[in-house]
Amino acid sequence: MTGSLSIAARAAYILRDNSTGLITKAAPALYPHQWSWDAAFNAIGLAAVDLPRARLELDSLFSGQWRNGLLPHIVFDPAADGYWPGPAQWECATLSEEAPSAPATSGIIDPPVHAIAVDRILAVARAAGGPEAERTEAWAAHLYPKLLAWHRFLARDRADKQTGLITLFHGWESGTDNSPRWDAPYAAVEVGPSLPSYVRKDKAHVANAGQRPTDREYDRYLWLVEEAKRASYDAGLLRQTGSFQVGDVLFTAIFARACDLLAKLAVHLRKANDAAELKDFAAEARAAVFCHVDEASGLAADVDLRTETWLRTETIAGFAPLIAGGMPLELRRRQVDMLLGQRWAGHPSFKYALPPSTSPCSSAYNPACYWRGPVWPVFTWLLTWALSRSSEPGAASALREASLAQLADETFAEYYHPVTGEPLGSLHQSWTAAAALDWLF
Ligand code: 2M8
Repeated sequence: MTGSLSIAARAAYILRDNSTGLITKAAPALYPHQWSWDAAFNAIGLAAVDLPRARLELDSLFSGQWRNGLLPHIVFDPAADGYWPGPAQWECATLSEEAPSAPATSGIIDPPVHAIAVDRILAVARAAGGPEAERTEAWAAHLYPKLLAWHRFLARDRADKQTGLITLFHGWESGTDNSPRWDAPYAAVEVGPSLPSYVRKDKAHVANAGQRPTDREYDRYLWLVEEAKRASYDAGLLRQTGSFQVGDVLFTAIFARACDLLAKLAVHLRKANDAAELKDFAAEARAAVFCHVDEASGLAADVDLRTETWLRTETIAGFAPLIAGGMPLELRRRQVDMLLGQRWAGHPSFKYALPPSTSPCSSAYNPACYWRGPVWPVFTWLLTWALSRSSEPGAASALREASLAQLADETFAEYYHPVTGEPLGSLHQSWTAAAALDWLF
């Protein structure tokens, strides 16, 4: 088999192997349940090989949606064990009337890439034509009200009135758990004496525990779950009591782009009022992202809402304006040059010219540890997706080629060491396989 064909075949095999028949596990051992933004990326990859499964992936995820529109960051597979904290720790249906009694879910959120997935699945189906295209159109119309409820939840419960940024009450909600972007707000989180004792299960599933967050960080992650439980997962209460409250530029940028696409679907479904509402959400979210670009660095900055301070760290989230799209040409050129330049993808020590999760020029850079330095193929995919839609096809194709060269090792790792190219974290990670499939489609 030629290189690309072999990568695609192996990626398709991994997605099949990680399937329970209903959901795609985020990873075979480390993450044996369905994660929200993983499911959306996985559905994009699946669209290339199996449209019914792509649709099913999102249907399964949305079966865990809460009555208030919240789409939980994990939908638990009742048959799976081995991940902690599990349903017995989250206790969502007991603590909140908004949560479904089944399936069991977590009570926090993930970045809203779902409308991006639906748009991509529709594009693939329309190009294929025939009955699958018809089925996919009907499916999208059926899923649409759930997506709308999710976006309305974010605009209503999570948009911060001062900054316009989406508020997170847990670093897990950002998807970039231990990124240096959250070091300062986490330093202010005091773990209470009532934190239940626990045994971490994640470290057993990686080659070296140094690739995962520290125990100190885990204490804070678990403490924030306790705080969310005490507030019955209610955003209004958490705004009063939460000891971690940040405005996330990357989440907000994804929301802006996803609102554009959902508005497009609303127009297609002849829902003019919804479309206008979604366009307003998009405009507000995009304006909030552009307002938080640090002039000196050219990167977007998150905000610690409790102290009203900008979090100026050199992480990949600083490229949120590229994800949001629609930025002034000058800012776009500056960001693209920086992304490909020596502080990022073009660093002379790197094996492949790919942007790491934290700049090697940052004092917080740790090339082997999770979101503190490694290259994440799924994030590269998101960047290529956004760049190719923002009149930057050259940058998009350079990143795509470099990432496919890296993925030729066929380990489909969760993340990679930027200097050595060593696969890190979980192997056979679903969203890494999905990214490869979409690139090769
Ligand atoms: C990682 O996060 C989970 C917690 O949600 C974990 O470490 O247990 C993150 O990389 C997150 O972005 C991702 O969705 C999840 C599953 O791949 O793993």
